[in-house]
Amino acid sequence: MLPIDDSPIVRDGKSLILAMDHGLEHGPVDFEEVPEKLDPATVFETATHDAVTSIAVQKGIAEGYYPSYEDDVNLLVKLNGTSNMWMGEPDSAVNCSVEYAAEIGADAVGFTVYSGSNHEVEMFEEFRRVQEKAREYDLPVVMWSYPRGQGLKNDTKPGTISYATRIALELGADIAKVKYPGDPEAMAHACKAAGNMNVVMSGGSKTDDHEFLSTVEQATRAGCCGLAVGRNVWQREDPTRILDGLERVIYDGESANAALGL
Ligand code: FBP
Repeated sequence: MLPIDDSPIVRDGKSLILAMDHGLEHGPVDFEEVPEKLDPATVFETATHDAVTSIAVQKGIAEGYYPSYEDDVNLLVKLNGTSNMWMGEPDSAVNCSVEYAAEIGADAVGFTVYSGSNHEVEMFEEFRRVQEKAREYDLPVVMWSYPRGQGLKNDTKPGTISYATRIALELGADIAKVKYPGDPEAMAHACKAAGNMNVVMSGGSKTDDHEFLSTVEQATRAGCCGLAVGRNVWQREDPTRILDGLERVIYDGESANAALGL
């Protein structure tokens, strides 16, 4: 594990990763309600908020937009991804190398692992190559640790999320990104299973301000060091307002109610 607190993608031991790889993972459908956000520059603009410690994008978006924002945002390059059109067992094609991510300015790299999929063996091997190469470049590795596949009926049950954080620790990730297992006790157990590795909660589909910030409050109190979030920020009319709230909950330890002035 790298001394992650020294990384630019961590602020005071906490992280807020703004994810925008949805155009690949889900397709342009995620931008339908906010058509102006189809322009990646608008989300890079959002990532300049002080609360955001990095923006997670695929290689093509990084190449096209990061050069205009390199002084204002930290770049996390996602090295694999898959489209919603893929109908097979969960898998994710490696589309960028660690070397190339470093060349285009990455401060960190991200990699999805679908443990439990029929492709788990190849994905673990791919992750090994990524993790060892990232060590040569001193780049933190964030694992999108998503147990998923035909054998898994419920991918957010407590035991599954604890297993997901533990797999990330065992395989040498620096940060595990996992879904919320539904309650603070389960999240606390998942954070314990991660040892001293940082865990961030995955944002999920858009919910209202109070519900979203309350879940973030529960997750951070349970031991998460922050959040990797996409739709719950940039699908909002006013991303700044929710980022102000996230800043207060994640970095200042305030409650959701206090952050929303309730
Ligand atoms: P959200 O906060 O919008 O859920 O984004 C987090 C993320 O992991 C993205 O990086 C990715 O595109 C998406 O969720 C994948 O969602 P899923 O595979 O669960 O549909």
